[in-house]
Amino acid sequence: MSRMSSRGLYLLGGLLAVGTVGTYACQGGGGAAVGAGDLAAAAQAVYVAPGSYDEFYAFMSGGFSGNLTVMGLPSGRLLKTVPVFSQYPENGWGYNEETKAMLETSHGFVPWDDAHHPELSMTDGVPDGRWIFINGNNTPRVARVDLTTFETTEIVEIPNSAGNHGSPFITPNSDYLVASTRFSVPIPNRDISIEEYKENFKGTLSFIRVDRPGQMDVAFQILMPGFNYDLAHAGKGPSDGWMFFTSYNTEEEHTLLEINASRKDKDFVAAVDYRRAEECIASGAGSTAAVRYRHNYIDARHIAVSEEKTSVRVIEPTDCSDLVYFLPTPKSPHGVDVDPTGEYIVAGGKLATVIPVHSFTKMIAAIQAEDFETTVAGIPVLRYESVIAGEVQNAGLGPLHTEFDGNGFAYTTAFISSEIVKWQIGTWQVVDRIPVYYSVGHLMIPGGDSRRPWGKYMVALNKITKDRYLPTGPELAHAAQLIDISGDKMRLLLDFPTQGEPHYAQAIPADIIQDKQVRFYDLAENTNPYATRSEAETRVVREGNRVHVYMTAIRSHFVPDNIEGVRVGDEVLFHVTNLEQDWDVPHGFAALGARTAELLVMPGQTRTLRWVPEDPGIYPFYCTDFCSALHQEMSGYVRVSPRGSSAQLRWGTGGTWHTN
Ligand code: RUQ
Ligand code: CUA
Repeated sequence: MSRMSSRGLYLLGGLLAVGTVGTYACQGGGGAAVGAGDLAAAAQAVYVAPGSYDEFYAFMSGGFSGNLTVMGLPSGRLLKTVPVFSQYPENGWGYNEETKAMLETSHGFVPWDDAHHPELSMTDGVPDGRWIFINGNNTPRVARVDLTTFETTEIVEIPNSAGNHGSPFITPNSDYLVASTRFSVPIPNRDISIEEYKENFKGTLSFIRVDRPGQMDVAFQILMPGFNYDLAHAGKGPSDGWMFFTSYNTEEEHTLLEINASRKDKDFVAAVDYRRAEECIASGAGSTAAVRYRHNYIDARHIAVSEEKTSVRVIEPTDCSDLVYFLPTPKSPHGVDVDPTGEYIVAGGKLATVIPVHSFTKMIAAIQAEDFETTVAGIPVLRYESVIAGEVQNAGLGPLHTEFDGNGFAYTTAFISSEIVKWQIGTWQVVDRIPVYYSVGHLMIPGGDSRRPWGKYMVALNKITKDRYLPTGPELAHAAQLIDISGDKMRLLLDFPTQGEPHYAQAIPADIIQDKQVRFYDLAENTNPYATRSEAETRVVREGNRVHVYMTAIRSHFVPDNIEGVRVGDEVLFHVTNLEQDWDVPHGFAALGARTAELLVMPGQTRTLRWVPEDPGIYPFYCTDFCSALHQEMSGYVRVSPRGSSAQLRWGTGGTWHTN
């Protein structure tokens, strides 16, 4: 507290009063006064010369945009938005017929979510650049993005879950990722009074099998007391085989949580021995619950398939001894982070004044000695004093998340005092601190939660931006800040805006990913049932009220580009195949009056736009992606005749008409 700035104290007052932060002094250009020499050095550190590449790919959660964004570090340049849970008109994700099924859920088509935590796949505890996963918080889901195409290829819904916040934290060899429930609800969910919370509401910790692409599956769920489960991290090294989950609201309150769920002095980190869960399940423990959830994936034809699953294995800690232990942890803990050695488990108590660090070795010793304080719902509670390795004092107010640099230091965000503190593992001494603007949530060091961090840069992911950018009306830019951590002192280098609220992010050296990119799809291997592999195969086929247009695109024309004989009441499906076989030549497709987004078709691929014309007339269609000097010429017309008209279906290009 002694190092708190007066602004930090203002913030604390504001937060405790109403949770509204409105007391910033204008800080334009803000931060510590820096000399021109420092500015020049910072500018040089982030300058990526024209034509040069960034050192790292950073994957930023798109927050309530439902998507993932890819940025370069150190420049902070936006490289791509990868649509995940939200429809994305820029490339037709969730609008075209081939991808719609990816957004199916047990609630029907849900074209939005709140995405929080990107998580890279790992091999032997080190990010390997094969996939990145991200959670949907609102309609509980987890997605896989393939990093050879930067496309979402799989989404699995989580049954028996309400609010998938603590997700998708992965095990060191990417066999499982986890999903824990932010909100407890009756399980199975049913119509009972909210006042019966304590007896009936439960949480679940789900383990999802992810090592086989296209076969993500909820392997099992652990039914837990009705707490709010917040975040998680897997053990590694000596603690490999364990997963640690934070919980708050161990008071099991259901109203006015702001006060009621902050009463206890300590909540819990739940330590789960998931190899033990596998053993118990193999010997028949637990039960199979009837549930409904969706598993969606892009199949070999590049078409989304949505399957319904109807059961899940559920075990309770009382079915399986030695499965779960509680580590008492002050005070409404949020993040839980495991250091690169796997020995230390760091929790961020949102309302705590210290950062508690648990020791894995001490935890195992306490379990063996049965050194329990009590049990809660049959789960042994270890003694705080028996498992604690140390407490970091003077850590900043509102510690949330910790990452590691691989050189013996940890970095923890303090939301309330808007700073990041650097402290030494083992001595628990704070060695440096840096203000951030403002109210930092997560932080990210490339590989900073893994066995081998690339500890050169750190990104602060801030919750509030206020005066850092040119104002843009009531909604201001969201922002991240890049900090150099290569020296003893942290050094602020760059502010850069992000899309949606930046929750978590991960980053990886560019060379692990950049040479593995798919440049285009082989036309000869296009197995979409509506693919058209040459202009000679183009045609239009009527099946009742449904009209299939087998169309090709190549610089700079569509075949066919004139179509007649479509009638009001028809459903027209434009199946557009891009015949190009070269990198960076997508074609787009849009039709006047279509109630959907464009198609953006990659070379060798087929994408389908659905169009239901409502009135007779002439309707143009055109390529939306400026593909060549004659891009503006890349267009055509559909003639629509009245309902019941006998107009014959015919199509053509260059004045030659074809009929069936
Ligand atoms: S958390 S509010 Cu990742 Cu700090 Cu979601
Ligand atoms: Cu094809 Cu523009």
